[in-house]
Amino acid sequence: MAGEQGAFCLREVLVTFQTCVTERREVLLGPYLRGWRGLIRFLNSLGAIFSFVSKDALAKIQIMENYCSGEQQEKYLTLQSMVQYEVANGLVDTQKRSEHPDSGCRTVLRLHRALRWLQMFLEGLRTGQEDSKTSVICTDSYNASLANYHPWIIRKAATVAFRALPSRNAFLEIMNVGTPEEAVVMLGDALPHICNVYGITEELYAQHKLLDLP
Ligand code: 1PZ
Repeated sequence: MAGEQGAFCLREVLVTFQTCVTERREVLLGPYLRGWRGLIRFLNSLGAIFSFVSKDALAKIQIMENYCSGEQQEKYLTLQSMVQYEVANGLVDTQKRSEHPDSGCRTVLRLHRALRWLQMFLEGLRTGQEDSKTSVICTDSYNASLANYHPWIIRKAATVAFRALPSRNAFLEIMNVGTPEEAVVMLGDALPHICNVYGITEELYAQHKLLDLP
């Protein structure tokens, strides 16, 4: 199980992202957040150098879990119902963070942007040469995605931390899905599901003009 310590397997985490899309192309928040929790567990296994990243991500996951178990929990069943509810009830700050600094919409947007980085990073690992550097793949995918939303100081800290990443083969092994070759196959199977979740979310947010929430 992905949830047990010491028996971490990235395949199970990535599969969670498959299970969060319904037949009507809605994104279920429960499995979405469980997928995120799994990713953070994986991140933590890479060392304390990434704790500034996992802290921020965990805080956001926690905010969302609170909505999902709170008074309005039925509104937070899917991303679609959340957007509908928060937008219709004026619960989203659109100009600057003020009355609703931690809306579900702005919080998920941060995770959503990070999902784009993850997708590019894992795709880079999957298609990379055996001797390519994980840190370079990571930096390139970060610069092409998340970095655009981060101030200089965070970009700097992230880029320094990336240097601590192990070689491509070692990284593929940490995923715990078998040999590096097997990990590459697993990524090929799993990545389309991450892309799908990303695409549905991006479309939903674009429709409601939520892609620049402060
Ligand atoms: C395998 C190596 C993993 C490297 C992780 C790459 C991501 C680097 C991101 C560093 C940002 C962390 C510091 C916090 C930044 C926050 O300011 C922003 C915006 O939130 P706001 O300030 O507006 O509330 N937070 C984010 O952008 C969310 C970042 C989540 C990163 C999750 C990474 C998941 C890693 C999974 C690894 C398999």
